[in-house]
Amino acid sequence: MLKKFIFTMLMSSILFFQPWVYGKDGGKKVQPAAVITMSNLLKFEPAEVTVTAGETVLWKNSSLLVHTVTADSSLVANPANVALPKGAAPFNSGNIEPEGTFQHTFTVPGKYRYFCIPHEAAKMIGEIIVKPKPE
Ligand SMILES: [Cu+2]
Repeated sequence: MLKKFIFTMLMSSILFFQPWVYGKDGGKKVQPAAVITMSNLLKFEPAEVTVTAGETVLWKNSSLLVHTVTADSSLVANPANVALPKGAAPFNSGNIEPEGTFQHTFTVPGKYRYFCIPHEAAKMIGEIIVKPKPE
């Protein structure tokens, strides 16, 4: 009984201190359904992620380089590197410094293709599949 209580307190305090629960500004953030790492090898890892509409994806820059998470056809060199489902708004993280993060909540189901502005030519491209919310 006491052990279970201590365990619960420990787990909730660990969850409480997860950086994505509370942002740097102290604002509450939602827990991501998926975490994508941006690497020194100029890749989004994993390159393809599937979530459900309404869920949030977190990108983490664990490299020594600046990256972006960009799904905006007005910022792309090759239009084939951006795809948005009909009705979804374009998005762009801006520069994500090393150790920085970015998150985006996907509300419109469909297939998204996004890229990194500095590394588009190196094919730093990722895809998010957003499944409709089950009825
Ligand atoms: Cu990059």
